[in-house]
Amino acid sequence: MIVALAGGVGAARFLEGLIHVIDPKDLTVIVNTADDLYLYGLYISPDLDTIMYNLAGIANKSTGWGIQDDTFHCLEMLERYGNEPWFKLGDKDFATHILRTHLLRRGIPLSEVTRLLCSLLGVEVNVVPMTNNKVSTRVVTEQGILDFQDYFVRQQETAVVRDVYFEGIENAVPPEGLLELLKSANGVIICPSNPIVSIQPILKVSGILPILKELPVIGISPIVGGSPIKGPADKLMRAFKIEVSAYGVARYYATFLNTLIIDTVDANLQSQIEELEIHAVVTNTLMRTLEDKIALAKITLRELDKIL
Ligand code: GDP
Ligand code: FO1
Repeated sequence: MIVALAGGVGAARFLEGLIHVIDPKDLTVIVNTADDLYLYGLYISPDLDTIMYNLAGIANKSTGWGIQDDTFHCLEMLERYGNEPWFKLGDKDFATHILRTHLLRRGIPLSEVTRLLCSLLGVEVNVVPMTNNKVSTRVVTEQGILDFQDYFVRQQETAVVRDVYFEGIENAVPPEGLLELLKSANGVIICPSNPIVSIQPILKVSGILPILKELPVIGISPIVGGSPIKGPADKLMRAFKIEVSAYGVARYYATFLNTLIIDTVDANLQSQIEELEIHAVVTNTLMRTLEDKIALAKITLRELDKIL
């Protein structure tokens, strides 16, 4: 069993390749839920949905999130009722949020709801939220404290970030059975995800980090040539005084990481990373085509195997 830690779009791209090279049933993905939000009374879990839709083959290929060929009639009607349509929820996507919220209100834990939705969409990978408890990313900015999606989507990352914290993280425990499953893993992959707001919350859920320290762990740098491919990782890393580079990522993960895959453009950072006693593997990490994704997945598994 391989376990992957994942945020949204970057992770989903990588996992699409991975399921072509391993049996999806041998893969568990622990997904960040600190970006989750309530909108119109519905519980929305963007990273869980991004992973689920991509693994089900129904994701919007241009954005990486949402559902392919979705329509926005519901959102248009909500706008007519005076609601600002800042978070682009499609009609089919709404169905997921309606059903999930309905099941959660009946007392079914998020992990069980996720298992059900995945199986109904034909996803064979074991997709697990990092916790069933409510954790919310708060971005401390010069303009005040913002919810993550407010900062990222509504305000388009314009606010200057001072700090980030995860409300509720102290009481967050992993879903039942997850720690045992993690302990039995052959290796762990840290997907190319935002280290601050996607991977950090997972690491902070009680019990996860101590187990990682005992396992072979490989990561793929989400920072390529000194910047993220998309998203606010650079701004958030700077707020945490982390160098925005593959080296900065390596240092951030240094307490548990054995190997980091870095992009060809960052080959000059290889020896600096190895001084941290982290093996650095240089390859193309830009996942444009399915072939790119499969090639990166193969290299990741080969290098993970070397740690075992
Ligand atoms: P989301 O994509 O915003 O939902 O959140 P993630 O936590 O998945 O963060 C996306 C991260 O993945 C960003 O920091 C990107 O730089 C990184 N990323 C996206 N696509 C690629 C890619 O093709 N290669 C690499 N190396 N990183 C990527
Ligand atoms: N990202 C955007 O940049 N704009 C949106 O309007 C938006 C809507 C959205 C709806 C459902 C969903 O599952 C994801 C959505 N995302 C949107 C992506 C999301 O904000 C981020 O990619 C993740 O939360 C970061 O990990």
